[in-house]
Amino acid sequence: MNRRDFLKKMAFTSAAVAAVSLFPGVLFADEQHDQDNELTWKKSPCRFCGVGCGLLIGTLQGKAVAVKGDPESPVNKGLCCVKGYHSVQALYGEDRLQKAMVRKNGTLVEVPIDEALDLVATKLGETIAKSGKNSVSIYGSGQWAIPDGYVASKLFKGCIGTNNVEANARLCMSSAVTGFISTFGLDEPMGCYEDIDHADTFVLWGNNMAEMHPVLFSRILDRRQKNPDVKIIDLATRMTRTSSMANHTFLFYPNTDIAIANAICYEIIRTNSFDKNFIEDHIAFKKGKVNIGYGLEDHFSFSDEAKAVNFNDYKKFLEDYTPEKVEKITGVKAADIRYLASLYSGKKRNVVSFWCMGVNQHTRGTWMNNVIYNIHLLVGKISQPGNGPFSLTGQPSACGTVREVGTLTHKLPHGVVTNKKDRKLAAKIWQVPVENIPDKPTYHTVEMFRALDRGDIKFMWIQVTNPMVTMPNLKRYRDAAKKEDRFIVVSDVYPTPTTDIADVILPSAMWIEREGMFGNSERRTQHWDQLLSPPGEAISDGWQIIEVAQRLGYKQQFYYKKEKYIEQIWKEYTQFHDDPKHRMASYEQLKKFPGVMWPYVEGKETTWRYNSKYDPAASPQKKFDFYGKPDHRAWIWLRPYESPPESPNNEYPLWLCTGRVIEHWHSGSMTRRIPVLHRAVPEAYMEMHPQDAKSRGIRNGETVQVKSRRGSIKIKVVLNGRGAPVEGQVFVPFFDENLLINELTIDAFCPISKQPDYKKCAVQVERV
Ligand SMILES: Nc1nc2c(c(=O)[nH]1)N[C@H]1C(S)=C(S)[C@@H](COP(=O)(O)OP(=O)(O)OC[C@H]3O[C@@H](n4cnc5c(=O)[nH]c(N)nc54)[C@H](O)[C@@H]3O)O[C@H]1N2
Ligand SMILES: Nc1nc2c(c(=O)[nH]1)N[C@H]1C(S)=C(S)[C@@H](COP(=O)(O)OP(=O)(O)OC[C@H]3O[C@@H](n4cnc5c(=O)[nH]c(N)nc54)[C@H](O)[C@@H]3O)O[C@H]1N2
Ligand code: SF4
Ligand SMILES: [Mo]
Repeated sequence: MNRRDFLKKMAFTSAAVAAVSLFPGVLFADEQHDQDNELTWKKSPCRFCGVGCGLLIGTLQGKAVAVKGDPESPVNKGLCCVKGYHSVQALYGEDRLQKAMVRKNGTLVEVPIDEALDLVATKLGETIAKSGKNSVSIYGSGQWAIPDGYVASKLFKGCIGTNNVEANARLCMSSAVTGFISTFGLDEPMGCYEDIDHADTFVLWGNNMAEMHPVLFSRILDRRQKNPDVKIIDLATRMTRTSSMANHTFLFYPNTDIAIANAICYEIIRTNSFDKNFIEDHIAFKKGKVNIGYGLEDHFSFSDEAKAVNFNDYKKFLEDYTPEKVEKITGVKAADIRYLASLYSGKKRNVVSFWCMGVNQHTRGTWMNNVIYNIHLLVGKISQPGNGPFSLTGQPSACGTVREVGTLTHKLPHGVVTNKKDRKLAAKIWQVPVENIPDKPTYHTVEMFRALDRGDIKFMWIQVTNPMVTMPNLKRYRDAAKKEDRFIVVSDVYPTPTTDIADVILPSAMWIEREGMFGNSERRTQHWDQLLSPPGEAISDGWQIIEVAQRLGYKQQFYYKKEKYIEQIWKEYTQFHDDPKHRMASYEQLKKFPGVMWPYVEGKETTWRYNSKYDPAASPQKKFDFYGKPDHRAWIWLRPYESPPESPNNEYPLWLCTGRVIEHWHSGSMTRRIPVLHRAVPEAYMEMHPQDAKSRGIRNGETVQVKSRRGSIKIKVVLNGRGAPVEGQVFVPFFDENLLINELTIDAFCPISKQPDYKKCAVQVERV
């Protein structure tokens, strides 16, 4: 039976079971054993989302059999969502990869893992010798444990000497990164989850928190239950489970959110409800380039600028965004925009804004981040309990590994490659000559795959990510990876469309089968011990890299011992953070606590940054100190609304939005092997508005053809499903490797962050 049939069989052998979102404090398996006290319970952060719930995992005879929320975790206080409860079953899919495989005469055959690692090292060495350092690359993940991302960066940037290091977080939070940098000068979230316990208003900018950050959302609901005046505002392009729990949902036309944010700022200024003193003391106004394009062409390059302007210039700029004008652009009523402005500026209201992919996956993603900051900065509601903009990360270690270790082409651990001081420090800690580390970034993710297409990149090592499901405009990049003379190494735990195109497959030890650390959305680092033995010859991603580095001769730099490499790496890595702005907990502290938020200074976690009451790095002379920028100010940016690269027309009359459902994790490789989750949502489908279906003669459950300029698939239509798109829009989740919606999505991106826009392109839908 091939994988496709296997997944289908799994889905249909039993009746569909609806997965429930929250079971407070229940464990999923084997209560009997728990009562008998036979289980050993150990802590670990959840394998799945960026909330980073603390779990207790019950093991019995070498197998993980039970899960419950850790009551001592300040993140979830004993709660857990359906993915967390069933998470350990992701370890036990029937087709877990246990042996390395190598492609011989076109077919993948099993080989001993040492032979596969030898081949990876030989190919890497040969490719560098033949085509140069910049012809080899590593593409990793926000699901990399921190030490794994660290050794990847050390091998490629430090030893080999190429900045060809990227991670799937480019597709996920790079607009948040560039948003933070342009407004605050530092890529770091300022608030923490405790904000929820002090806020009165929650504004969600197009994120579906009820399904994607469920435990955090339950904390919001809990806050509202105890304080009936608390308001949850859902700004979105479609109705979701989040909408059904919100006080108000305001639906806007795709891509027009910048206009809404600007209108809120216009209204705050018109009603004189901005914080004059805060602005005088802490804000600078800046104007950047406009009409910046969409990155669709090859060899794309772009540089922004920051022209100093003043408050009056800003006021004038906002005149294009009166609520009446913006109603026409966005579809949100002028009165509703005024209401939103009044919530943000209300003297007695604490406001937290949350966002995730609606804002970041946007061809103006950086600007969208900027304009949400603008609102909070205008009213001075930032960096204090219950007041703040909160950029959510999606993956369990997007913040920990990608942001903090810096596994993107332009980054170093807490530094950037373009800064000489940062390169010097890295070279010293890594024991390599400083000249080894190139001072210019090379390829961001989309460009890296375009370079693979062109042949500029010939070797790519892919770890903990499944790009042959999750890249936009997929066919183009799959064809690139399949080209002759390209060598692709894939480390994974299951067979996937990405292992299908591999020349070498390395089986990985997953999550609690090895020791590791993740860092969640609120700067909390969480450690877990190895609780189980990995299957077959599987080894951790980090140790795979170390083995290859040692084979390449970097024995001095990769001195680690197998029994304690995680501890050795942590001790080395924390040397990068040795100042009050970034100090991290020690290995021993991490082992002891259910997570520690950095900066961790003199035994204290930092809860609110830039606020001198809480942040040891802020100057005690002032209440706030935005020390990331040389002028110690946060920058309000003049960012206009600009149209998207592709909009519906006569031929392609509908907007396509893509995203997720609570039961599945991204490409589904793990959650489709958890029976209860797979059965709940066995295959992808397309949500459509009943009127759009009617006008095309399409009935509920019927299969249709959906087509964009880049590709087409046949898929079942669901009317009145859990998410309800408005007329003129359809939605498809991307978890199903048999229904690859990314064949249709567009590879346009934000020219500043290079993050693609998976949330909108134009499609046509026809009966088949
Ligand atoms: N169950 C589950 N949870 C997950 C994940 C998972 O795969 N499964 N993945 C995790 C990861 S890595 C991530 S990144 C997050 C994603 O979390 P979310 O961003 O919350 O989820 P998505 O489904 O990607 O986003 C869908 C939403 O985008 C909004 N949107 C569409 N167009 C626009 C627009 O033009 N502007 C704005 N502002 N919004 C728009 C729509 O309102 C839509 O509901 O989830 C994390 N949590
Ligand atoms: N259409 C569309 N596409 C999207 C998005 C969207 O909203 N719409 N969102 C984008 C975003 S925000 C994200 S974050 C990406 C996510 O995209 P991916 O990272 O490509 O998706 P995952 O399914 O999380 O892939 C993780 C892979 O790692 C494997 N794995 C699990 N544990 C381990 C381990 O310990 N070691 C190794 N080596 N492998 C392991 C899993 O089996 C899986 O194949 O998708 C992006 N693509
Ligand atoms: S909310 Fe996220 S971290 Fe928490 S249990 Fe669910 S998937 Fe895991
Ligand atoms: Mo993501």
